[in-house]
Amino acid sequence: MSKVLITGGAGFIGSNLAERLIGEGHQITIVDDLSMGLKENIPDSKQVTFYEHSIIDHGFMEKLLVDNDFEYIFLLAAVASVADSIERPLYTHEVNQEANIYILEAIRTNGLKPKKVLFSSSAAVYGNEQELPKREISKVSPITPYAIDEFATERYLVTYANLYKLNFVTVRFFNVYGPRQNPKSPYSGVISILTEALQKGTEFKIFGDGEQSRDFVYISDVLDALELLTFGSNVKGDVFNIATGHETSLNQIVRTYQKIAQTDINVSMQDARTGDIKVSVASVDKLKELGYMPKISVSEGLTRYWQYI
Ligand code: UD2
Repeated sequence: MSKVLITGGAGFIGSNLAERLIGEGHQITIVDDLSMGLKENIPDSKQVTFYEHSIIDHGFMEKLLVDNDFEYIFLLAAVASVADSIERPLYTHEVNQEANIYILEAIRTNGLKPKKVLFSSSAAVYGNEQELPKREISKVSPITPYAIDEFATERYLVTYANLYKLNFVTVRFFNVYGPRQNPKSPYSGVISILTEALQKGTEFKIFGDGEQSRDFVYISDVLDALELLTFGSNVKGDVFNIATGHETSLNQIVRTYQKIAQTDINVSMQDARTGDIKVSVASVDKLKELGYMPKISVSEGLTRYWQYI
């Protein structure tokens, strides 16, 4: 079984990944400063070592990497909110770009040879470009500090893979949802906010007419894709969308969720958010060529989420 490092392993995606990898017998090290993640998200297991630490402590990260010689590394720690990045562009840069480059440098300069390093970027790199579906070769247009740093870090991984023959790969998450997604900020994933409104009977605000659509991908499909790209293939120096290839409108989500929960949602219509995009849908053909097949429809995903909480 493998030694795996997950930065951001107390967060939504990282903790779900940790849980799955523990079930498969791997030894997991988590580094997370708990700025977004929660300690209780971390699976309680002898297979987990947890460091409550920021990845911007470069010396700490280098020592950790050298001491452990991880076989697989998932770089998921980030200032994950676009709104936060607009408030704190420099800090976002230090975490989302600089800290990750220090990690890549620690790997390179110490001659470490992990079997795979995966960095998680975002659909945000496509910005407001109109081309649909969004393919990995579509034009990018990063228009927030968050998107700029995600895109730049992607390029570093691709470039390191090519220049130094390292097994680095990058993914772009679309709208991931599922258990343990934190609904606390207005910019949290819309399905986590909706779930909380359903649970508590509180008001859910729809920004705009609700006809905006997204490529909502359930966490278990995301984990399948992450495992495929790390353990299950020898791709490197490349970028992959992680999504389903299908779009669903917010109104459809609300209707479907009401049926599943057998509760009416208290909806209020608000002005659309500035800069909100109307349609976002990915092409996942590139990932499908490696054998990926998203399994969870929106209705199935919402059912699972509702059963979980
Ligand atoms: C996603 C990412 C964001 C960035 C962006 C790039 C998440 C959580 N956010 O933003 O980080 O990568 O894609 O395009 O994955 N909405 C409501 N009511 C609410 C909350 C949201 O109507 O209470 C709307 C919102 O205005 C938008 C849609 O729901 O039209 C989805 O919102 P979101 O914040 O979940 O995700 P998105 O696609 O705007």
